Amino acid sequence: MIENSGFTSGIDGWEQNSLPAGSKDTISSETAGYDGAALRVTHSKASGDSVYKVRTSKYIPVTAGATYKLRLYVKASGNMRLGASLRGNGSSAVPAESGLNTVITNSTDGWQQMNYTFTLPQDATLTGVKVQLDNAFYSSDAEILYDSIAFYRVCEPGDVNADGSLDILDMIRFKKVRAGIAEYTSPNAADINGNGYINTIDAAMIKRLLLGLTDYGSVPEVAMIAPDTAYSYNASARAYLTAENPTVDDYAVLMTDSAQDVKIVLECPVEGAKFKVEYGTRADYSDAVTVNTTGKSIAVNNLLRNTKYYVRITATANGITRQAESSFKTADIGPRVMTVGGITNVRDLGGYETSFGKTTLQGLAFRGAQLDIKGVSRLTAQGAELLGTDIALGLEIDLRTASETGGLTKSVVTSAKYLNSRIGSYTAAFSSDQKELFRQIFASYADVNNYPIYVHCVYGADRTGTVCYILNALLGVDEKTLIQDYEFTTFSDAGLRSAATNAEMKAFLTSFNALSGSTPAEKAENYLLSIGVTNEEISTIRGIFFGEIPIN
Ligand SMILES: [Ca+2]
Ligand SMILES: [Ca+2]
Repeated sequence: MIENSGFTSGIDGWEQNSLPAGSKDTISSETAGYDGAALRVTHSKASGDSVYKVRTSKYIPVTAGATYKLRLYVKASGNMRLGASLRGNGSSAVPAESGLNTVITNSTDGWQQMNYTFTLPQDATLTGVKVQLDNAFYSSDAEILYDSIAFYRVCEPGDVNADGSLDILDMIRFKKVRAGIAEYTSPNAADINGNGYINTIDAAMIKRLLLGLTDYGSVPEVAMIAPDTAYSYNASARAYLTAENPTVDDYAVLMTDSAQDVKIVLECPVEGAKFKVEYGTRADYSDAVTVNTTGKSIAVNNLLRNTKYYVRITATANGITRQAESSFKTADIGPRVMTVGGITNVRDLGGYETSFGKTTLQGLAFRGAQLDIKGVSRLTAQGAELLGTDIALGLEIDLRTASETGGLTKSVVTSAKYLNSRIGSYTAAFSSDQKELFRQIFASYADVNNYPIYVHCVYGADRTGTVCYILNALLGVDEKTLIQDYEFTTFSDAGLRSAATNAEMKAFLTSFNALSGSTPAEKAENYLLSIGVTNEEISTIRGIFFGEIPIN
């Protein structure tokens, strides 16, 4: 959500000038949110160029001789020129940084950032300014939206309260802001090292500046920036998963895979510091993964879904070490998308809440694209190590035809047994000649010696989607999530998978929903019983995924 930030004092609204005498224009501005914007200015008739100013209704306190920045975002349609200026409350002139020198033809390409700088003369008599947004329209029905408008004094590093000098008051203001009980007067002055984050590193730097020291010392202060919520997939997948009643086609963009790393930024003001990063799900770091680096960030992936992670970083420089700790949570929306080098569309089937009141375990069952092309592994070194050693797959269920496998008889993942079950997709699940193949697959999920299991066809889309739909239905995952998980294949190189538009999927859903039972879990259970999967096997599958029956 974009918000109108930066105006921390002296402003509670906007006002507008009147149009030039004789103008036939109708121009209006709205200060209420419009399309997420803070301010909207429209122009309804083309009757010559009209300069129209919208300005803050109150004077913002300023200091003679100081430099100020105005930063804002605009989104415009129509032909116009834009600028910004200041109106002072004193007798001396204020500098007009921009004289309508931004020309927009037709429209902007989405939101664009604009920056203006104003330096007030040393002998200026004013004590306050109104910020003016200047618009000259050249076409009818032109419209401009403004947002995230910030006006702030450009200060020396450390002059957090923007009074022109560096002293203990700046440290106090900095601490108050960090404690959430005050706002920055000059955010650019608080971000001493200019990396976009304001944190303990900047605090340590301000301390040094107060002592008159311009270097940042030999002690490796350390900090990290992890996201509040980490997502395992990219922005378009996230937009689809968080929209209300979305159509997956609307979120499809050309991509190979949606898997996305989580970035943890590492900070230490001492050049050449060595970082040790530990992250894991336990507060005592007993399950932590350790990464050593001299870089400025690390990228992590394959984190568990809906899980809190603890992060500890240790910086060492000049023989001194410093530690900092933080934590973040992974998203509880959508599937756990895996990063498996060389393979696309890989997801963990677990981590979902079920109608049994239990959440399925993660790390037991995966789905994705083919691991080989006719026996030649597609896995990179990372992918091979992840599947073969870290996860140590117990079984690969290969749903491909003989011509697709090239007669493969064993898995390219050395730890895994291999089952080639050449099923069809969708309603093939209900055809009598495929019963035994489907029974064999689900019997495999009932064997504790087979886990973890990886199921795939070529793209991990249709045949795989059919098996996974039935499996997760059996475990009590709700229909909306089942369809969402099926459609998630859209965010890979397999292309669109929409249950609303795919006739085969629609036919599958019609057949599945015609099964006896009132819930997806009951329907899946009755389906499996009808193809010869036993009650005991069904209980075992549920017991395994609910963590009640240990795998070997
Ligand atoms: Ca100051
Ligand atoms: Ca910083």
